[in-house]
Amino acid sequence: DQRDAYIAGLPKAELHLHIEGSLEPEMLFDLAQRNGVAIPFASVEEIRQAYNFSNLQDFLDIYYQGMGVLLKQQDFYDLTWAYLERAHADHVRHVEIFFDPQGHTERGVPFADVITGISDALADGEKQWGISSRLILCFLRHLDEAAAEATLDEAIPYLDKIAGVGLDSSEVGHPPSKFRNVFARARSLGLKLVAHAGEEGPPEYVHEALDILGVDRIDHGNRALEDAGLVSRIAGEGITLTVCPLSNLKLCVIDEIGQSPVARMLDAGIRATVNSDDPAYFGGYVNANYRAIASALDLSRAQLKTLAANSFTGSFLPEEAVAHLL
Ligand code: ES4
Ligand code: ZN
Repeated sequence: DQRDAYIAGLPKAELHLHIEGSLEPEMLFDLAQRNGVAIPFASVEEIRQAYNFSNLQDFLDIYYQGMGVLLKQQDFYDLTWAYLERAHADHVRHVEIFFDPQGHTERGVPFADVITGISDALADGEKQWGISSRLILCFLRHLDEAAAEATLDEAIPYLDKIAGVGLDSSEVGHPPSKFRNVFARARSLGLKLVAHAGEEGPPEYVHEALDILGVDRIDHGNRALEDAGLVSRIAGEGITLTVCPLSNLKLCVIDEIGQSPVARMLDAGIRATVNSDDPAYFGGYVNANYRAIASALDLSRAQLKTLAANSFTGSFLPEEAVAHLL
């Protein structure tokens, strides 16, 4: 319909995308064969049927199993290239991509192969389509801070390719404060800071991400809406929230898409953005996320335009580049 065409044509940035979460069942199946990795699925259909989750941990178990087929630098290149093709089709002009090096190094895949494969594809995507990009290294919060510190050590030779660090994986029981030292060091290295907070975890975790880690952006942030003081602060300080509607639905953070917090956030003056999180697992890339909430929340063109503009102003691009893209 007309609203879908309007969404498709909006230039946008994607700020919350786990590159390993863009591994489509077809590529997972092909890479398993190419690399001789045994998987407990006999077909692409069986893989897709396993993508039914009742919470974040359910998903993460499948997600870590899925990334086990990624072994070679070329695999990371192919994965990233396939995502960029989809992003380009959705009129995405800038991407800020998360990667989970600990999900690979713990399987014996060299850090160098992971980051080189991803960043070579990002460079080629910029050449081919003019899509600019930033790379954000995420620490797995279910592991300890010493493991995060060791991962940051491994990243030091590649800091020219890394814009920031983030925090993802199992949230409840792993508060941001667990990573205060490694985030302080990342800041001192000149890196941007983000953290998943308030996806399943309480508003207190959003406070910790802001006050203890000093993050520049909050990933998800849904449960911040439970705390009126926090809402005022996020709005007042212009803090960007990277919301992921289809992810929220598939992980049962919300019961139906009409419960997406995006409209309430905009109404509260919060700089909310729309993102796909793990599109291969959650049923859609960024435009599908816009379409789902546009219909369910009856968003106006002005609201959709604001969301797309927020994706640029909330990005880590310099102001001149943002001005050019708006
Ligand atoms: C994730 Cl949706 C989500 N939440 C937390 N950690 C993640 N890693 C990949 N997707
Ligand atoms: Zn995420």
